[in-house]
Order: sequence, then C-alpha cells, then structure tokens
Amino acid sequence: ADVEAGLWIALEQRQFVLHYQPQVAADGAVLGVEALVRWHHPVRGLVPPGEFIPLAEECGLILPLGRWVLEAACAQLAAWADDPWRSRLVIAVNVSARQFLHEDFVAGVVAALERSGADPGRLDLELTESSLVTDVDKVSEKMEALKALGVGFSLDDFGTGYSSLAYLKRLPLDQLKIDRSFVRDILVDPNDAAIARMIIVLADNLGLRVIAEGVECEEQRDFLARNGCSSYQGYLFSAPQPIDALEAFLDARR
Ligand code: G
Ligand code: G
Ligand code: MN
Ligand code: NA
Repeated sequence: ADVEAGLWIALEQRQFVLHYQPQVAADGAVLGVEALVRWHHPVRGLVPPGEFIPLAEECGLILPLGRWVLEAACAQLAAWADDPWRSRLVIAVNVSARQFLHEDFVAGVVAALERSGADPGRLDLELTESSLVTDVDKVSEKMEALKALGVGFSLDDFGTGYSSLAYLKRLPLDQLKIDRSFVRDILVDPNDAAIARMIIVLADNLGLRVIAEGVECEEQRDFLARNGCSSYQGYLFSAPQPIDALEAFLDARR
C-alpha cells in the first residue's frame, strides 16, 4: 500500500519519464522507437516498469499513467515534426489491457493526438494478447476507430499469451512482435527457432509486418533476417535510452 500511495504521488509530482529504444530495419535504418516508462524515484533512483506496472494495473493508476505516457509520446512526436528526418520516426506506446478495455480509451488517444498536434500515422500502439481475448467485435471497433486516423497496431509479446489464431485475421493489426523469450535461445534451441520462423511465416501470410525483440547479437539478427524478419529491436542496436541520448544516437545515423 505504501508503494501504491507512492505511485499516485509520483504521477502528481511528475516523477515518471519515458526512455526510448530504437526499432531498426535489416539494413540498420532506424524506423522508430518504443517508449518505455521509468519511475524516477527520489530515493530509489530509476525504477523499471516491471516493478510498478503490475501494481499500477491492480490499483487503477494505469489509467492516468497510461494517459500520461500517451500524452508524453505524442508531445515528443510533435517536437520532432519540424525535423525532416526525425519526423519520419514512429513512436510505439505500450497499452495495458485494462487501459485498452476502458470505455474512454479511444477518446483519450484522440485527445492526446489533438492536444499535441502529433501525426496519428506516427503513433503505433502495442497491445498484448490479453487485450484482445475479450469481445472481439468491441475490440475491433475500437481499433478501427483509431486505425481510421492512421494509428498503427502491433501485437506485443506474441506467442506468450492465450492467443487464438482466429482473431488475428479479424483484427486490424499491422505487426506482430516476436517475444524476446523466443529470440534469446534462437541459435541453440530448435523449438525457439521453429516458433520464431512460424511467426514470421504467419505474419507474412496474413500481410502483417514482423519485428523481433530482444536481439542481442549479430548471429541472432542474421538468423532472423535469413528467415524473412523485417525489423529488429534489442541491445545489439541500443538499450532504451533517455531522450537526449536517443537524439544523439539518431543524429549519428541521419
Ligand atoms: O523497459 P523494460 O524493458 O523494463 O519494460 C518492461 C515491461 O514494461 C515491458 O514488457 C513493457 O511492455 C512494460 N512497459 C514499459 N512501459 C510501459 C508503458 O508505458 N505502459 C505499459 N502498460 N507497459 C509498459
Ligand atoms: O514491451 P516489452 O515487454 O517487450 O518491453 C521490452 C523490454 O525488454 C524492456 O524491459 C527492455 O528494457 C527489454 N529489452 C529490450 N531489449 C532487450 C534485449 O536485447 N535483451 C533483453 N534481455 N531485454 C531487452
Ligand atoms: Mn512492448
Ligand atoms: Na514485448
């Protein structure tokens, strides 16, 4: 309960920050970044999301926190809009199931886009399977409403949840993300290699893009590339970084 109270105070006192991890094409070109929230705790220092997102989901803070993340990401897109190179980047934002399923979700995204003036075509929302396994008509209605504005959708942590392949064809997704648990041992575990290849083929047949996360070495990247993967994210390219470091990283590649 102490941590929960601390989280509400953190939101009020603006102690959350976004770090950004590049997403790159096979040739190394930066396509965009994933926004990953951290809690800048006055005593504990930088707290990773694994230590507070589950709690925020439980206590309901994920709604205002998720809203803040969207606003901050859209503000960053707007700040990049005048730069000929940075303006082509996409920002991917993680959306919790509880946040996505809330009745105000679509209105909240629209408000964040309008208030910032960000190009909706530069916003990608990363949903998890748990967001999708409920009422498929309601889910696709929400996705279609945002998709009509140009917002993109990725399915995060694909293969780790309770997916039914049936909804993959019913929902307007743009991309599957291969979970890093399959990438980690891809070179030594034939099962992980088979699953990763299966996801790439599935995405291809459904007309979806595919991005592998947790890519840590060139051999993993090359294996994925040989099997048709189009985009990559992971420590091989860059860890998540604060905005200043990210912009320096981007400028070195423009
Ligand atoms: O940044 P890190 O690698 O520690 O992220 C751990 C997990 O926290 C990731 O799986 C990611 O999905 C989740 N996460 C990070 N930022 C956000 C966010 O803004 N909203 C939600 N809902 N989850 C996030
Ligand atoms: O949304 P998601 O749960 O996938 O969040 C990505 C998480 O993975 C973040 O916590 C991020 O810090 C972490 N991460 C990013 N790249 C790598 C990587 O190459 N290896 C490992 N082990 N973790 C990574
Ligand atoms: Mn993610
Ligand atoms: Na993930």
